[in-house]
Amino acid sequence: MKRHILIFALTMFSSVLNAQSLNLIPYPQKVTELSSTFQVKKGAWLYSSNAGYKRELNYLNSELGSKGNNKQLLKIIVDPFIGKPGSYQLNTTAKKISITAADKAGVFNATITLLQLYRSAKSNGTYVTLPGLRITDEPRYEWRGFMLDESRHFFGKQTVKNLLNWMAFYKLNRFHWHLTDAQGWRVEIKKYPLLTKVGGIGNFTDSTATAQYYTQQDIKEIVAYAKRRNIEVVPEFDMPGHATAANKAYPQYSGGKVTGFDDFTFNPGKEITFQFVADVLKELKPLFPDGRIHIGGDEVFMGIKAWDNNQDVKALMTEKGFTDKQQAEAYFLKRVADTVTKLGYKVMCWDEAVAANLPVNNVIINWWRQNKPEALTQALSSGYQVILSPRLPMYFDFVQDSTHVSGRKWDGRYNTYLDVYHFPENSLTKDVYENKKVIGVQANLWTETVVTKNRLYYLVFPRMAALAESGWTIGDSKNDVLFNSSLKAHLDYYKAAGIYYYNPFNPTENIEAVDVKPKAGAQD
Ligand code: TNX
Repeated sequence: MKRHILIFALTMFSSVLNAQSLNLIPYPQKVTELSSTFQVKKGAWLYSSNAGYKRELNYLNSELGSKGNNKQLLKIIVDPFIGKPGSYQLNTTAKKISITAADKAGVFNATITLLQLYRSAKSNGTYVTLPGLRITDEPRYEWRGFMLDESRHFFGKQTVKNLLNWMAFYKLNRFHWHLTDAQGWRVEIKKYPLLTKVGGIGNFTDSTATAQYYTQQDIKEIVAYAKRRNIEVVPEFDMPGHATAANKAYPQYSGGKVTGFDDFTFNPGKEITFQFVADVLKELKPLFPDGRIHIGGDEVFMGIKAWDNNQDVKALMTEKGFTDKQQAEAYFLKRVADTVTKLGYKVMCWDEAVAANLPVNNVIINWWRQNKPEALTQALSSGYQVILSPRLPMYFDFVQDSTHVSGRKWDGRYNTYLDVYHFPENSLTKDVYENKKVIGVQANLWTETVVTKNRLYYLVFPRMAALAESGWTIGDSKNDVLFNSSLKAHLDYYKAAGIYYYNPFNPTENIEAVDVKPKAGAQD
């Protein structure tokens, strides 16, 4: 009896040990190790006899640095019956590598697993020896997202592309791009050139900085770049609040002034505002062909007092019989959601919009206010699709270590990489995170305190690796020992790539990158 237990324990132990050396993040749902190995000639071009997967294989080969002098065959079969979208099986046996996937996303995910195996495999200079494996894998959530705020500070094409590369490496598939806010308008709109010429001037730390923004050509380039990496790009045009930069360019659409928040809102009482918004949305549509536009809807309360003195809003309220300003806010959001819907696109918005009673079928809600669980409950009970991105633990502008001084905290709480790794099981109940309407998770990087690339990377890495597991791996399969061991190998990848990361195992390796000194006494 005792012996049996011992053997069982040893087997478990050795399989964890082997799993550790695979260094896969996110870790696949099921891995069976074989005694055989598969040899890949270094630099060999991996190809398939099926021409339908060129995009996926080109990406794999470019990441492997393949030259194309030698060729090695990959067997790829796509079979929609093997599982949900994005799922795949990858076998590396002695004689061949084969991929069976539910769809193209599944083929892409399989190639990423292969890429990670290759990166951590042993090599003798001529051959890389891949371990023999049978992997059966599928994503936990369809939406595995990352948001970057480029209004508060602008980082530019190269940094965005780099983030997209790492997202792809972690099987993250949605890039939410916060392109408009109070501190800067960052996307060229041909019909309204002042949006970028004037609205693009300044940022959170320097209101006079030269205008920075993406031309429509830049946007197309980045969207195509993301597509090759299986990433959908969702632009955010934040309204009716956070609109200061647009109003600086076109004051005729402003909802008015109030101390501290001058021109923070659009004017819901003027028809020309809706025409302007519709024109902008119409130009955004072809730039972002994936079919979703985020219309913001957050924190309108911060500047809504201006509407008390606004004749147009007053007239609107009388005409519609509104008794409080929130009704005018809801009216604005409904009209804009309707415009997006008529363009044939899905509408996304922050969770405040749940109160606006937008049509359930075409709207996806980002739940961000962890201190308002009722907004999440209400979104789900109303039947909205929901993405979980609560400040705790999904805001990457929060600090990740008790000793860090720059970045947000919430009642003293902050977001360690393990908090991100264990989300959502550590924060929500099963009936919520297994609810079919919960389509995924997302981390958001707001950039009020982020000016330099080093700080950006310091906040993102290694939490992006943890985010990958949050979106992909079911709670029961999570294992800190396994994850930490793989993460150590990934820190070496960051180092080799010149990424300035936070090392949770050796916090003094890279000191905290601080761009904006916190105000004395400020915690939040
Ligand atoms: C809240 S999250 C905001 C952002 C800030 C962020 C800072 C959300 C929808 N609105 O405008 O940048 O907090 O953490």
